[in-house]
Amino acid sequence: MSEGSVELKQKTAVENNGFVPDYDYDGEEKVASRKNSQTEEAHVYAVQINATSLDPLTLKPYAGMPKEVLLQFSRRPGYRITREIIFWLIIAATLVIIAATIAIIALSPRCLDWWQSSPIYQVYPKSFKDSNKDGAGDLKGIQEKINHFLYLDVKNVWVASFYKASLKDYNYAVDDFRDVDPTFGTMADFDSMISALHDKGLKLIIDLIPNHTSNKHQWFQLSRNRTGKYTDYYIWHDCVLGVPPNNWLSVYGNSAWEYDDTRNQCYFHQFRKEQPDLNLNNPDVLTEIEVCLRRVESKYREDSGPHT
Ligand SMILES: [Ca+2]
Repeated sequence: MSEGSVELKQKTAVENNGFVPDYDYDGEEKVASRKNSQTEEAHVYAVQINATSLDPLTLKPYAGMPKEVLLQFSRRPGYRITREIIFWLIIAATLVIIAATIAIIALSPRCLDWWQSSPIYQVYPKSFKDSNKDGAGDLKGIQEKINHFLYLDVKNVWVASFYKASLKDYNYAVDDFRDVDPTFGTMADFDSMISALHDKGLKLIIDLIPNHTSNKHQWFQLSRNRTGKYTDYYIWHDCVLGVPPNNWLSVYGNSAWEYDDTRNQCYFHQFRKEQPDLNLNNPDVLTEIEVCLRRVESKYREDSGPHT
């Protein structure tokens, strides 16, 4: 054997293909061959390797090659570099996936917002707590029961409509969005309640009803008299002899139109006839709603501290 090569010695000239040789001989010769198979294979397939001087140009991989030969192949630059490239690609891909996961978690909005992380306790003021024994619950009564919310581990309190109203539709027919109904107290009581709730770390939710007002609201009184910009604050339509202009129904099942003899037109109401719908296509109406929102927002800010 010349230096720098691998020599495979084979007794019967059967090519080493990596599988157990099939001794396809006839008669006794085949039996005898199998009896001594282990001993003969040890010699026949003995591989004489000069492990430090294999010729990569002449040696080809083959199935069943021993570890020593396999190691020679694995050390070839072609295999080694490919292996290292794949290894570092896997490491890089893993790092990219980890970084992307961290970035997504960091940049994503919180799973639960404040209004999702705690029950919201809704209070109907009139029946909750009567602080002055006049027979109706009020804002001071709510303030007196703050410990009740804390005992229940409630973080958010929703106080239903307490605007100045005619008490139609559970106080949702509002006469004035800028005042508290006398039944429930005063604006000073409202401010005091906000302060007390925030001092205890509670958030307050109040209603805004932009869809309609009470028919006693000043805007409606001015609108039915066609006064200036208020003329189109509500949805008016001609109706001959009080006959509704179409068959639209309110949520209560009757006609959504009501005749007003002062203006001699019908106005639209999705709810009760005492709750005429505002004309939200009128920019002046939207401005009025925005002013109400800003006013409430400013009150929160006045007293918010770290809670809003
Ligand atoms: Ca009361």
